[in-house]
Amino acid sequence: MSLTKSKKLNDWIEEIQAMCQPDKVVICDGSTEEYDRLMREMVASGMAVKLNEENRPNSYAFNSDPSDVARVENRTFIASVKEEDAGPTNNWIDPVELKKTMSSLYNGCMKGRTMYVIPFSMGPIGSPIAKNAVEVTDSPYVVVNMHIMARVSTEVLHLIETSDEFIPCLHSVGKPLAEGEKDSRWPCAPLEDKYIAHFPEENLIWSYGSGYGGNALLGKKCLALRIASNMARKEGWMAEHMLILRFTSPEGKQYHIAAAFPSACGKTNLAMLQSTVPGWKVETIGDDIAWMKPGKDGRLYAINPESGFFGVAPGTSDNSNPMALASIKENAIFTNVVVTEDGDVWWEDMGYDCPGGGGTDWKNNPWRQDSGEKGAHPNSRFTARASQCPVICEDWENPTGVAIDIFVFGGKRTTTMPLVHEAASFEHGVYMGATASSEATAASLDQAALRFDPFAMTPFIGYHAGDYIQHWFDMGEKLGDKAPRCFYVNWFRKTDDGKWLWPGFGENSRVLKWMCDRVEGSVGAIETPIGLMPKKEDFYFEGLDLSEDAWKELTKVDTEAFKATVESAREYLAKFGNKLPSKMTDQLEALKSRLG
Ligand code: GTP
Ligand code: SPV
Ligand code: MN
Repeated sequence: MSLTKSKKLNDWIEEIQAMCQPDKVVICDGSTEEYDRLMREMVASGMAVKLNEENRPNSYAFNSDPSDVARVENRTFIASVKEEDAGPTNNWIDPVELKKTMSSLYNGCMKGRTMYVIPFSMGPIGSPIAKNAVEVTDSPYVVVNMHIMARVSTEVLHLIETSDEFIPCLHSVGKPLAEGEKDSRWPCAPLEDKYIAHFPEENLIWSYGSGYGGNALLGKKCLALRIASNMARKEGWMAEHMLILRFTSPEGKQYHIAAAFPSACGKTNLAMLQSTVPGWKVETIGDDIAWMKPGKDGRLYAINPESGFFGVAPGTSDNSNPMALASIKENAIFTNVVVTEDGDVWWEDMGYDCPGGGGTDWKNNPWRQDSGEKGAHPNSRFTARASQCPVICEDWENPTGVAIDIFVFGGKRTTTMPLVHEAASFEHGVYMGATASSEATAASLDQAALRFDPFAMTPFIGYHAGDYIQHWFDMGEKLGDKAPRCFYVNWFRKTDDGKWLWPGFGENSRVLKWMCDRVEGSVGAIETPIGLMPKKEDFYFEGLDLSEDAWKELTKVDTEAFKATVESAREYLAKFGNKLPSKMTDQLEALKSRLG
């Protein structure tokens, strides 16, 4: 009996089945019944903990293996046919060789396990922007997370059966079970056997050895960014690591903002921000990924291809991000947090001490808060449906998307980078985005290593980064005067004694308001060598506890430091070779001469 009505899909499933040799194959339907059944099985096997129904209804906690806690960039590969197509920011292996290596790892890797076939859509089902895909995985944890993060359903399977078109995504945790062998809580393969591989010419994803986040939920970074960015370049659209939000003025005017910050640099927080500027409000459209296409009117329209949030838990509190907390009140999955004695979850900087003083930590050991050890892993995460967010925008699933007015770039910089500056033109904005930088460790005040992270996409560009920057310039040309206005922000400046110079979070709405006023043309700006900055009298300070000195520091242009930044940017961009767009060099030279 054939598995589905798509020959192409059946052939692919049978090929994987023969290679991976699972005990059985299950075609997933995305139903609540399926979700509940898998959760029951995982609770029974000890992989999941059901949280206290009164505190956290229908929610579960998982602990990963301590070696499998985040994306593994040095085990992530763009296996294009030609090495130069992967470019200097990606790891490359010849696709034939990589398939050979991975096939031998995949050989028999699902023994003792069930192989799940997950039909899913990134983007609203059936929308012209959406992509249909199928993830095959031996991890039930992946299935339940995909239920939340992507649109998993038989409706998608029917679309695939009708069109015979889908993006194939193969995943295995890489831990076959011998006859009678007891499974571990979180099976995975050792680091050197992990491969997160992309074959851009075939739109194919092969992931092996990790069960965590972007390594395993293949719709997210692998498909919606690495594979999609490559398709987008060829087809004239954009796939970006950006949140999308709607900011509405007291008069009811809507502005749509897309912001690119590197991982753990504040996208989820900004996307759900509670405005402190009276009358202005934020509504969430997406918190991690934006797919954007020029519309018939020549403007750039964005959709969120995901349907859930896979958010950083530590630091999420009623103070910092109440809307995220509200989104995870129920029906949520938690990974690598503390499970308290009364069966709820806790993490560092949740806004209150751990109830009962301790619980079970992310390593699955008894833990006390006063031990001084962290209870939750710094990259611990929650998975929640976007529809549960109280400030989700009514247009978040609109297949047309929303017209973007403003692009925001940024990163974590404890020094140098001012609170906000605006690009003088779209091309200047591309320079800003392409030379965005972030500190690896936010807490470190001493000589923190600076990483250039163009458009927060370094780990996610599915092709040559030089071609990627050129694509940004090309999109700017296509959009012309309808291109979004570009700004650069930094919420993370610190004082010499290590305190935040800017309160951040909800107060960031003041910066967003200034941006909207700029778009409206209702305020001027101070021209500086690096770009346009707010005049003090135009910035909304009401109710903000910020000293005169702090404002001065936040808006200072340290010419010497910027000159040094230009030189390190030049050095960084040199590795793009002849693929470095000449417009980048023009912008760099112009900036250098403005700095004097
Ligand atoms: P990924 O999901 O990894 O892509 O991360 P993200 O960009 O969505 O980052 P997120 O919003 O989860 O924030 C990461 C960390 O930065 C959390 O610990 C936040 O509390 C902290 N953070 C976010 N916004 C601000 C801010 O405005 N100021 C300060 N000081 N910290 C912030
Ligand atoms: C990121 O690292 O940017 C994330 C988390 O959003 S993951 O899905 O694991 O990539
Ligand atoms: Mn992210």
